[in-house]
Amino acid sequence: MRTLRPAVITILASMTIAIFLGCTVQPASRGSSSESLGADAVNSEATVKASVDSTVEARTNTADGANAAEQAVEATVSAVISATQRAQRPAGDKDSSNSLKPIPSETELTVGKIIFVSDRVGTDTIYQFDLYTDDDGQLIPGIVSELINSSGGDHEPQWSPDGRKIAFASGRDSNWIQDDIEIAHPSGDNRINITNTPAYEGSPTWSPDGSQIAFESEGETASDIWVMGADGSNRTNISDSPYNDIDPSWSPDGNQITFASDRAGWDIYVMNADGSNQTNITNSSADHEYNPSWSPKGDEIVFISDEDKDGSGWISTISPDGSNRREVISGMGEAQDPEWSPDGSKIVFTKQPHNSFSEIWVVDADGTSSHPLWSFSDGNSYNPHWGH
Ligand SMILES: [Ca+2]
Ligand SMILES: [Ca+2]
Ligand SMILES: [Ca+2]
Repeated sequence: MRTLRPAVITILASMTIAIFLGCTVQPASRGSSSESLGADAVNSEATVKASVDSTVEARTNTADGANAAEQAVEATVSAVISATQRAQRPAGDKDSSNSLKPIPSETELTVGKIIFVSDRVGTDTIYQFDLYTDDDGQLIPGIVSELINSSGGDHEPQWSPDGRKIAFASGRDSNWIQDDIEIAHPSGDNRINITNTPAYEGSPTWSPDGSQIAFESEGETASDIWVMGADGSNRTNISDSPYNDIDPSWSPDGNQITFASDRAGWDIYVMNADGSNQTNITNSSADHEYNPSWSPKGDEIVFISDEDKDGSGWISTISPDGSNRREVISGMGEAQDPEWSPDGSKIVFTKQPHNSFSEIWVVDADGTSSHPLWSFSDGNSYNPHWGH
């Protein structure tokens, strides 16, 4: 959910977590993109661009024969998705053979939309793609489009529960220093700054009924979890602890909020939505735990468990009462930003490989069928969120 921002670094200056924030967005530490994905990826990107051009051409010629044009469009969409699959396949990864699958036709329904962030143009920019399934149920991304950008950077996007708005953190009005929470239409248009304060605000998460937004911001001594109306009204500090409280996520019944805190090393906490009854549910001094996200069914919280405390780790889940902790995925590079699919069957996340750009991956909630969904050849991809 998090990316590097000066304000956050200030808030968390003494905290180990600053290290992982840095790891999220420093392209210099990642080496060359073309090395990491290979010439195949570069060629595929060119194929995508050419295919998009021919799609437009086919659509403009439909007056001559709707059938022929329709076939051309379908073939083009196939080519684009095929090229996308090749582009996103990391060289040498054992799971990568799963990613090249039969191509969806235009008649297949999407299974949602992924919004995510990339730093490929120098500042955080929000992108989106539709998600399809092929005949085997394998997820395949459609064409990636840019949704929201500004010179100050835009990140941590979250669909509203009804899919009609996006909330995100933006440095547009503060030049990275004092991020605000903004709301925009799914098209990226009509963005509105709903906090506009000198303080830093980030990691927005919607209440299930869409009426409120929880977020992290400065408290008296450290970052706290705050709640406000979805129009920015009635900002209230609900966690209000002397420690750093970050990464809020609302329970689907609206009654509770989970978050990460460094009160006893980094752990996952649960509290009532009014801030009462704050409870440490991981209680692990061995690992750092953060990035919690509450499942749509309400029975599990997914989070990152970071054994070596370097800012990325493996994906685990736990029941909201602290029981039934289980590891979803490990031993495949490290991960950040886990988020559930709307039906709770899958988890989308940022895969953090060593020495290459980060990628968007997906895994079944039981830990099987992990595979890449998207990566850029010229920058990191992170902060994925899955909407209807
Ligand atoms: Ca602000
Ligand atoms: Ca811990
Ligand atoms: Ca780690």
